[in-house]
Amino acid sequence: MNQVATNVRWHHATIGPEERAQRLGQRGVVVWLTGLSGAGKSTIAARVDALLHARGRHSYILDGDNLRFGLCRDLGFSPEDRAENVRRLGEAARLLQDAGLIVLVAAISPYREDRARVRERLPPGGFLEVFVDAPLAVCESRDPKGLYRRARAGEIAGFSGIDAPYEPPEAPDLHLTLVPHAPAGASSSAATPAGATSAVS
Ligand code: PPS
Repeated sequence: MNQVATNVRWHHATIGPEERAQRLGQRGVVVWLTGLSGAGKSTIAARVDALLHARGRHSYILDGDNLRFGLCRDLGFSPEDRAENVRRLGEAARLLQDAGLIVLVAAISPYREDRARVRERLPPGGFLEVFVDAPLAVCESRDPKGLYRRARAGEIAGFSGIDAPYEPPEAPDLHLTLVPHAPAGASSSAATPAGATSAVS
């Protein structure tokens, strides 16, 4: 175990990204949602997935929580394990992207370096980093799983934002920020180009 594979070589397929894009009517891309626990990553991923599906697009969600039941079940929340978790999520996402899917990844992925490594593994334009920017106080007040309360009580060590770091993206492709609920009829969000800021409530 723990040996690096040698004597292996890459096999090229005859069907490439162009053929897949033609067949599916879309190009594969990884949309990587990063943010604190409770920021809304999974909720947004599910909503976008449903919208894409309704429009005939081929998408798939890789949720950090969910993958920890299988592919990443041997990993905890140390910095090293999170790095490996993000690497595996990135590799899984890369395969699905290569197959032509719109891959929505929802994971805290707290370290910039780990996220940058995923970007490097994808073709140009194949990785979009989305910062789901809900402040810690908001996430903590939501506390949908009661994890912040347990972290504050000392029952969970190394909780992101409490006693473990979260490094926000410095130049996300999309920056989603919170706004208070808008009055009925008013629109609180708009289509935004890459690198822009949009608001979610
Ligand atoms: S990471 O940091 O990217 O490897 O984490 P991820 O795979 O996204 O898993 C985050 C979910 O695990 C739960 N959980 C914790 N989060 C943060 N810190 C600690 N110590 C921790 N322990 C368990 C929590 O439900 C996270 O889910 P979300 O959806 O982000 O709330």
